[in-house]
Amino acid sequence: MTSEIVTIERHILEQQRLFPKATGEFTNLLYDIALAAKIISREVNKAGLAEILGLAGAVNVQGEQVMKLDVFANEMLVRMNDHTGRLCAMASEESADIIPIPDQFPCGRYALIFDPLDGSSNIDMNVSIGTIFSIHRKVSRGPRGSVADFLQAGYKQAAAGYVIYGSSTMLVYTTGQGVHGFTLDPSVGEFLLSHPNIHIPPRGKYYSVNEGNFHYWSEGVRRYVDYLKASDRATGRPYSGRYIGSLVADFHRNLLAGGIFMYPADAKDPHQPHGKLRLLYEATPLAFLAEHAGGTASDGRQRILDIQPTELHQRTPLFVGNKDLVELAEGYLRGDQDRHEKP
Ligand code: FBP
Repeated sequence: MTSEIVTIERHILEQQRLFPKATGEFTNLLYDIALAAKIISREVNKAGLAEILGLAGAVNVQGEQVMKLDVFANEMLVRMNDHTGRLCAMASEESADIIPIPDQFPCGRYALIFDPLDGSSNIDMNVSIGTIFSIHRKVSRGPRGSVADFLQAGYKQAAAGYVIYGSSTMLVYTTGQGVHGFTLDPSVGEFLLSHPNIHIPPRGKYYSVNEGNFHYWSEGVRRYVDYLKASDRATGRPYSGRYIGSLVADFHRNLLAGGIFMYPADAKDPHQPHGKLRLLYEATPLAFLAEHAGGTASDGRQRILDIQPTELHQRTPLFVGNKDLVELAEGYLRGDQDRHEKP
């Protein structure tokens, strides 16, 4: 913990000073997201009580339908941001189409993309879950936002981050000026700078992948995972396997301790040949963070941040973490290509 108490508001303001032309709109947008995260964190922390208090999905004493957590989180992010005049539109992993700004509110210069509660299948098991967000600048001409504001390559992001609801709640973000982590101090309700300038350690320690899909992977992916697990003192192998099944939690661990997270394409579901994870809501924001922390992210063939999105909910394979580990994975997948092309 740095000696100085640095709140997220102060940090964002200090970052804003790096941009003399900044209007404060972006600063306030980041602050709105932090506020939504505090409210979601409060609900996540008492989720375990839902059953006892018969809350989730039930009707509460006011006769109101109590929302499931992921619906609550989605609602909270929309309501915190739809009236501020900072956004031209939003896109949520939970919504099929973009979420327009209501006509009664003005539109702004940014487009907000979010996965309101990632890893939601882990909620009832009290496993860490997270919110992932990404911010783009408005590029569409009209007064209101359009899907074009969301289908931008990842390297054009203005900011990206996530909130992890774990043993403590942390918000990690980057605007391209380093990656910074803040821990929520519930006693004062403030995110305080706890992890300034996060850099992925030069030597990765962990590999994170759902090995239950092993038989559905390409030969290249199987060979790569076998390589990581092989025993070879000279190259410091085997790497240690860690897989929570909650993307934000797995990514956060590897960001701090080094390693690679993978969700390769697999043949498990012919309708989902490109793996499970979403390009806009999951892969691109984490790729932006990884690159600004000294790592990298690939779909196995190309840099995630160079992919030109064509659909709001398109999926992509993801290999993210230490540069050497991701590049090695690409090498193994090139083997697939060679094998495929060989007569
Ligand atoms: P959701 O967006 O539906 O929560 O799914 C994403 C996710 O839960 C990630 O957090 C996690 O990395 C992955 O799916 C786990 O998938 P699997 O259970 O197939 O390993």
